This record gives sequence, structure tokens and C-alpha cells, in this order.
Amino acid sequence: MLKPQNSPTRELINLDGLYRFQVDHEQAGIRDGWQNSTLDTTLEMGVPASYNDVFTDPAIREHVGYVWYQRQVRVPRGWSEERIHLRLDSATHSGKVFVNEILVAEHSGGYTPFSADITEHVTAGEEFRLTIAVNNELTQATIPPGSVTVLEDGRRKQRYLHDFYNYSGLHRSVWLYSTPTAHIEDVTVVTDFEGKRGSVGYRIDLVGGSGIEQVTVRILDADGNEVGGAAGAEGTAEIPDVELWQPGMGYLYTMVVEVVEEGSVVDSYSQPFGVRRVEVQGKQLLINGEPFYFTGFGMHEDHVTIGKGHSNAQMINDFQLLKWTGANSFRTSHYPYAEEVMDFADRHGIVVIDETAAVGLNAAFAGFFGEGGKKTYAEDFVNEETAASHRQAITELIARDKNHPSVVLWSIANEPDVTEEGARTYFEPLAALTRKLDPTRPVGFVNEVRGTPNEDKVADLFDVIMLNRYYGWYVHTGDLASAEQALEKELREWDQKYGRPIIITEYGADTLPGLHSLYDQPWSEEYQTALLDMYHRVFDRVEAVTGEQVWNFADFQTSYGIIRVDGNKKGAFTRDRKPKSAAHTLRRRWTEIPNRKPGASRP
Ligand code: GCB
Repeated sequence: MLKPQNSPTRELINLDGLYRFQVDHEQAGIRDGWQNSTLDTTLEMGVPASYNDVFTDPAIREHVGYVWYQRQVRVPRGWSEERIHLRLDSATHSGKVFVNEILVAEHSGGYTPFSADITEHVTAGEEFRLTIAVNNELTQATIPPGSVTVLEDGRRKQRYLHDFYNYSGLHRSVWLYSTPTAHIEDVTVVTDFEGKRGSVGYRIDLVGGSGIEQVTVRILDADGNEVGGAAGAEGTAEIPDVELWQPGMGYLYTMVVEVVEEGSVVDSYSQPFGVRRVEVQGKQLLINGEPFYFTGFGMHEDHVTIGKGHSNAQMINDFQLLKWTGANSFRTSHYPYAEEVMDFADRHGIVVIDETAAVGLNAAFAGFFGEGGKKTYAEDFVNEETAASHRQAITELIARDKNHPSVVLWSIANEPDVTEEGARTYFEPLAALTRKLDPTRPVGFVNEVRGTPNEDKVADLFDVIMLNRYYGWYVHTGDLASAEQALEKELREWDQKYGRPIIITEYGADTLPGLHSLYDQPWSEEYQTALLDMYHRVFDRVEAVTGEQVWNFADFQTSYGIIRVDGNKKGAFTRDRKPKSAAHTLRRRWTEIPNRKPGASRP
């Protein structure tokens, strides 16, 4: 799915800013057609942002159901010959979009974009009323799943089995844009290279034309010089003296796609891309033929006040801190991040493990909350409806992110149950779908502690082993010697059984900044550091470990719970991005080992 842009044939208007905002406490809005008139509210809300922490009223913060956003939008007067589209970069978790009284788009899945062609419903030069109803309910039919219960007093409660707060609203930008009638609908770029020669396979999908258009592509280097080109909707362009996209050096080319009809350009779109190759060979993940060692974090889109709202300034600050630690990568735990984040990673050579929002598909976590004995793959939990949403989540993630060179690996789920028989039936088709949609990147999922090499039923379906392990925290708490033995034993078992790359996608300890101890005392800054050091010793001994991503980059908000004190505190940075001691420890290690495992020989 193309990101909207200004081009010689397209115009783009950003619709962020203040919206009228109404919380649908009585669940009346859809029934009563709130889109048909001005919302009956004095509240206003900024877009993009989560609304939860913005207001003082707990009934808004914990609201389960629809909230409504509304504003007037004027269509530029010059757009009378154009197709006119609305695009929402996300609506968490589902959205209905109305132009005046008319429903023009509906989408579920809170972290991927959707759009509507609204040409028939608006007039160039005139205003329309844009109303967006956003629903934050999670059910067993959504990704991530959850359940809504109605309490005796009528309050509705949202339950979910993942460890981050259910921030809701319009977290990303809203756009109005124009395209010509015959226009480029999609661009797919697949790159490779041989020696100094780069090859750029491409496919252009067109819509709305007469079928007699011609397509040309021109490849521009980072300085804007034309270095290659091709004609036709599908083909391969060559770059003679190619500059590769490398970890730490995000060299980007631009593919300028033009649709020509009777000698004139009717549509033009510029797609940035990088030339690089990713493959798994034995126990290594290779980028451009060289073994890559991941350092970095599982992250969250999470900030004070704006929650999961995208902010360019916060994004730059987070990337600055990543760089300061020496990290070369991150995982988009546990959902696709804003496209601005992916573009930044492309430009700066940061390697990304790109994850769907399939988190919490695991009844064992309900046991953690006192509801033991449930099965995951069952009619009342992860069922065919969940699978359908999961297929949609994978499809939309790849459609959105396929052209990002920074993405080297798809993670199709975080910590699903992989011990029940049903896991294989569930995951086999999903792994196959991911490979079919993108044959060029390795595929994995992130495994939780109960899915040991003996218990796990699905690891062989994937290219890499990604493990979240909490030896020294949830098990062997405060006993790093036992934790060290247990960790090494398990990693060696994985290595022996599969001989595939192992990426440790989570390890860490909750830590209260300012708490110090001479002993191995959980929650102290010393313990967090000692635990990380212990993991690093083990990683350096086990050859198959090809990456370390600490949980988490920064402290983040969660739902209330007795094991969370104002959120999860496993950050190397506090929620307001101050370094804990651990951040300095990581910086010392990672700045010493850019992209390569300690002790690994250079080719
Ligand atoms: C995990 C989850 C992550 C949690 C983390 C924790 O395994 O993947 O979402 O936040 O553990 O801190 O418990």
C-alpha cells in the first residue's frame, strides 16, 4: 500500500490537528447516526495521539467502545478533475470513516493504514464534514485478541493478555490526497546484486486507466543522478556501480515511476528503496552476504501524555538514544510502528524486525491472571475468526512495509502458545502465507519460555529461532548463577535441535531507577546490569546466538496489575528517556561490537 505523497501529478494535505471529540458512553453513536450532524460535545482532541491520558476523567481513560472525532475539511478548488482520497495511517483498533452522512471506509486492525476514494461524495472547492468513529474493543476476532465483559453495574471492562496499555484513538496522521484517474496503485521493489551490479526487480499496479498507458521507471541515486531505468509495468532495472544499503549506512535510491499516455505523464510516484540481500545460512543471518549480529531492543510506541501517538520529535529522540547505546536494530514489538519510523530506519541504516500485532494468543497468560485451565486454540479463544484477522494483519503489514530495506525479518506473532497441538494447525498456513506474500525475507515468530525445544510444536516452520527469556527474573529470581546455567543449557538445546540462527528478542529485569544494592537484589540498577552482563557472557559462548535485543528500550505503560508499578519498568531508559545504569552497560558493549558478534572472525 503506497504512502501518499506530493508529486508532479498528486497533491497531499495533512488533516492532523484539533478535532471535535465525543466519547460514546452509551453506545448510541452508530445507532443514532452521530455522523449526520455536528457532534454534541465541548471536548476537543489532538490528532495524532492516544486520547486516554489527555483527559482527567477516568471514564474517558478506561472507556471501552467508540469515540468520535469530527472536523470540517475543504477540498482544494483545483481538484475537480482528480480522484480524491482520504487516508488514515491508523485507527486503533477499528475505524468507521464518514464523509458527511456517508460511510466511506471501515477498517479493523489498529496499526495499519486504510484509505477510501471519496471522489463521488465531495466537490472541489467545497467543504465536507469528516467524522471518524474509532472503537478500541478487542475480542477473540481481533488481532490482538481480548474480551469485553459487562459488570453488574453495567460498566464494560476490556481484558487482554498482553503487557502494554490499550491506548486508543487516532495515533497517526490523517490525509486528504489527489491522484489522477489513471494512477499508480502499488509499487513493489525487490533488489539483489552481483559484484558491483545491482538489480532492481519491480512491479507496478495501475488502476483507473484505459489500458493503453505505458509505464517507465527511472532510478535516481542519492544525489538525484539517473543511474538506470526500464520500461513496462514489470521488469528489472540495473544499477551498474551500485551502492548497497548496509546496517549503519542507509543508502537509498529512488524509483521514479511514470505513467505515460499519448506522450504525456499522467501519473508519477517516487518510491525510495535500498539495494541489499538478506538470507539465512546455517546459523547466521546474512545481510549482503555478511553475518549480521543484532544489538538493540524490543521497543514500544509509548510516551507520556500522547501514549501511542506518533510524534516526530519523540521519534528522533528515541533514535538518538538508540544510536547513543550503539544499537544497530530494534523489533517493532508488538505491532507495526508508524511509517515515519520505518522511513527513518531506512534512511539511517537501522535494521528492523517487523512484527504484526498478534500478541497475547496464549491462554497460559490468563493463568497468570488467575484463570487457569483454559486452552488457547479453542472455539472461545483463538479460533477461525482470530486466524482470519491474523491473515489480514500479516497481509497488511507486508503490503505496507515490503519496500523498506530496513526490514530484514518478519515476526508474525509474539509469544503465542506453541505447546498445544492446535498451534501447528494454526501456524503452518500463516507461515506459508507470509512466505507467499514475501519470498525474499526470512520469517519467524517470537517464542515464550514454556515453548522449550521439547514442548514447542512449530519452530521448524520458521527460518530463525526468536526467544524471549527471563532467567534471573521470572525464574531463578535473584539467583544469577542458576539463571546462567539454565539459559546456556536451553540455548544449546535449541542449537543442537535446529542449527538455525537464534535471536534473543527479549531479556531483562524490571528496575527502579535510583534503587541500589551491593547484592543481587531484583529491581536495583545493579541487578539489571548484572543480569544483562550474565546474558552477554552466555550469548558469547553459544555460537548460534546471532542477536540480542533487550526488553525494553524504555519503561512503558501497562494495564493496572500487582506486578506492574505505573507500568513495566524493564527499560534501559525511564519512560521520560533518562538512562538507567543498564543503558551505560549496553553502550559500552554495543559500541565495541558494531554489527558483528564478539569474537567472530572477519571474512
Ligand atoms: C514478555 C512479553 C512482553 C512483556 C515482557 C515482560 O515476554 O513479550 O510484552 O512486557 O515479557 O516484561 O514481562
